[in-house]
Amino acid sequence: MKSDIFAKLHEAMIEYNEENVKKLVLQSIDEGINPLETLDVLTKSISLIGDMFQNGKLWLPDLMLAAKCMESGMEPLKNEILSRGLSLKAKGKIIIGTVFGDLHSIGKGMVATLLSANGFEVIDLGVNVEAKTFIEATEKYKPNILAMSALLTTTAPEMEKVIDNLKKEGIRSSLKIIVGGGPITQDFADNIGADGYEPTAVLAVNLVKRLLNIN
Ligand code: B12
Repeated sequence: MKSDIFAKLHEAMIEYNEENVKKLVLQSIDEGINPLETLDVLTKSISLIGDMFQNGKLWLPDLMLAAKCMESGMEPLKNEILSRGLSLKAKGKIIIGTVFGDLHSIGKGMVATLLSANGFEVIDLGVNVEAKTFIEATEKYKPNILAMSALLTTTAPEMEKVIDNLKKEGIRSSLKIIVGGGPITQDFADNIGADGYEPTAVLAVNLVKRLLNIN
């Protein structure tokens, strides 16, 4: 029964039981349940976990385990959604990447996962992304938001380079730019002309919603 599967799925999410999350998602698909409804259960569960992390009730490993559970459920759901020809009704398109010279992927991955869990279409360019790749991707995908991550003080200035290149190409004003990662501060973000900064992945989701006027 649908409500039974959904209750068990929520439970598996908050217990970070990746195997059960995947099993229950597959069961929901077998039983013909609308994958968008199942996705909604996963989204609500991870939002709850994100809020608890934000309030200091859970720790980083909890959030990472939950993100991993979410990813394992998202994969079969995305396939089912595509095969049914349904749309994810993305709330907005976001390009994300870790800047050139920087191989740190964990925080960037968490921001990407939480954004896609919250209904945004996320194009993840990966790590060590050159400025010209960010520009080409912006021209190709025409995102609402460009999100950059940097974990090293030596690579953070790459963010300004990307913004300057977007200005040179005349496309800076077509999108909002957000930045984050260990060495990034609000002052730094203001100085390089970014539209927003937040210190955590959970707050990054709220920031994107604010910038795109989504409640
Ligand atoms: C894991 C790690 C690595 C791994 C990375 C593996 C991977 N796949 O990511 C490896 C071993 C590869 C690595 C390598 C190096 N590392 Co390292 N690494 C770390 C470590 C321990 C954890 C980083 C991490 O994942 N944190 C957990 C995530 C969840 O946090 P986060 O990335 O900050 O992301 C959160 C927020 O910042 C925010 N966020 C992140 N991105 C974005 C983007 C946006 C838009 C927004 C809004 C928010 C946002 O949301 C996230 C979740 O809440 C840190 C120490 C630390 N305490 O951070 C050092 C650290 C970042 N590394 C450091 C260094 C020096 C290096 C090396 C140069 C070491 C060396 N000598 O080789 C190399 C550089 C390699 C390279 N070119 O990138 C230094 C950086 C110092 C500095 N300020 O420049 C640190 C701080 C360690 C230290 N104290 O010295 N590292």
